Amino acid sequence: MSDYFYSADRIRDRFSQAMSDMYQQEVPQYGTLLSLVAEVNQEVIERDTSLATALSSTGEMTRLHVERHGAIRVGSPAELSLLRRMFAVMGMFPVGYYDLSVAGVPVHATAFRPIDDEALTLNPFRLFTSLLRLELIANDELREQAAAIIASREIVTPQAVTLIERFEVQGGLNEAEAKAFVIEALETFRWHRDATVDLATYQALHHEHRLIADVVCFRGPHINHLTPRTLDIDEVQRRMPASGITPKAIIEGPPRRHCPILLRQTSFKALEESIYFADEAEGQHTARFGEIEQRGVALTRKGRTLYDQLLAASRQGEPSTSNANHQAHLAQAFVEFPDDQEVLRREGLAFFHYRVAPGAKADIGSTDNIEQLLAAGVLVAIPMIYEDFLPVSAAGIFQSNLGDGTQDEYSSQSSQQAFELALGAPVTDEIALYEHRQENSLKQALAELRGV
Ligand code: OOG
Ligand code: NI
Repeated sequence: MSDYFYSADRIRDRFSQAMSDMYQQEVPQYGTLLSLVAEVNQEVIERDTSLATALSSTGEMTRLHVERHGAIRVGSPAELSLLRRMFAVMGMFPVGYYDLSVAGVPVHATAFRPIDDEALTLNPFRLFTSLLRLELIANDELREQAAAIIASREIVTPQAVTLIERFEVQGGLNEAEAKAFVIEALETFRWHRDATVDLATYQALHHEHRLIADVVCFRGPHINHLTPRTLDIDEVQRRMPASGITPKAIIEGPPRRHCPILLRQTSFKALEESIYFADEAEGQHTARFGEIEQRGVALTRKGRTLYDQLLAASRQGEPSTSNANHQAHLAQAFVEFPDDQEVLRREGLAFFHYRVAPGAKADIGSTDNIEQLLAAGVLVAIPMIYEDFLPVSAAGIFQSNLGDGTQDEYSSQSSQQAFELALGAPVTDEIALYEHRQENSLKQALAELRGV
């Protein structure tokens, strides 16, 4: 039966390509950024042969060309849970919980992404999906008006809803259904320059928070950026101005290191776009932007705690300065974080895939001692790439693209429980996923060595 279905991985692969094509048409600077990233990646691969070999051995070399993440923002629990069902068709599941309200952005979020090794290798397409927290709007009238506008829109086409339901009943879609699904699902994320509200309503919502206007005033959750993965973010950032792109001042995340950890990101501000209001007034809206990312090894809970500590310490009293100063300051703050693959592994700071070394003999006696097997060159440990996001970095990305005006403070409780209720499902703990993949790789490698 399952042969008859078009796999969820292939649907996701098609969808991410279709989304990328659409966004390239909508925001031409994104196309420029793709070329720049491809150019720099090619140079890194030619220059750094050991990195190239490592990328090829894990299958990352091929995924690099298709790897993207995007972001969308929805307005209600009903919208969030409907999208959860849509993404499940593509093998994308909610992983992690991100509370942005502490950073002055009235949303909380998850990332929809594939979770197993094979799916991640094929195409790791991820969507950072934020839910607007309308309860944080203090003005009752405005809050109710926003909720009513959201409740009256349909963000998923009726054909897409039918195909989602068919997927849920059949357990899959055939090729024709899958292709139709991709075309229909794409509609949800398209940009509409016609706002659904009049200028006065837009202005009232915008005055409360720019992000609220962006979520509430349009027909759907337009994709607001798509991010290619680079192997050298500092170099791409350096070259952006020559391509007519102005990056945000600072690269978010950890400093440049010999062994990259987690995620480094930078974005550029999109141009103001003309929009038309329901009362035919014309206006400007800035919501869509571009971003690049560089990914490193995933950290264990211990590693992540150290990262969070060092990052927090580095932010204390730092004057906002140039990226060069910021990076120098960060590098200083991170000297305590070991920058050697072996140390990261031995100290349990980062996650690794274990493999049998190519050509290693199956004869290992009876030892299960991982350290001995590694020392003997029978096993190898390969860094596991971080597949998720970082809340502090995400807040920086949000803020830079919402304008640098005054920042609201939302005093609210982080509420994963409320988020999961809205989602209609629990979010998966990302660290547990890495742990599981690491354990599995080790089990498999040991079984292989024993000739099981
Ligand atoms: C999402 C911003 C967060 C990231 O990469 O951390 C993000 C948004 O602006 O909707 O995309
Ligand atoms: Ni992003």
